Amino acid sequence: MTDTIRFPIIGMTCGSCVNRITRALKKVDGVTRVRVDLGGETATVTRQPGVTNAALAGAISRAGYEADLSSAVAVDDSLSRGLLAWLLGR
Ligand code: 9UX
Repeated sequence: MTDTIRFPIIGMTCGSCVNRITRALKKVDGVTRVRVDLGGETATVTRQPGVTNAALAGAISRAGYEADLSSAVAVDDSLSRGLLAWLLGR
């Protein structure tokens, strides 16, 4: 079972930042979905068990940005999961 969190990112000011952060997060083993919101200055990450907040923060730091994982909030991804199940005809 995956879980989804959303947290602030400091230092992204253009669309290329969004792409760099998205790629960095997707490279983390066990991350299954990434959405980076430039205007909202947040990242939303879906991950498998075992992907730590520290691993996410480290990936962002190495890409040259700062993530505030202490402000992470849980996002309910049961809606999209339900839609996927429906689309698959379950
Ligand atoms: Mo855009 Mo982001 O020129 O670090 S890539 S500001």
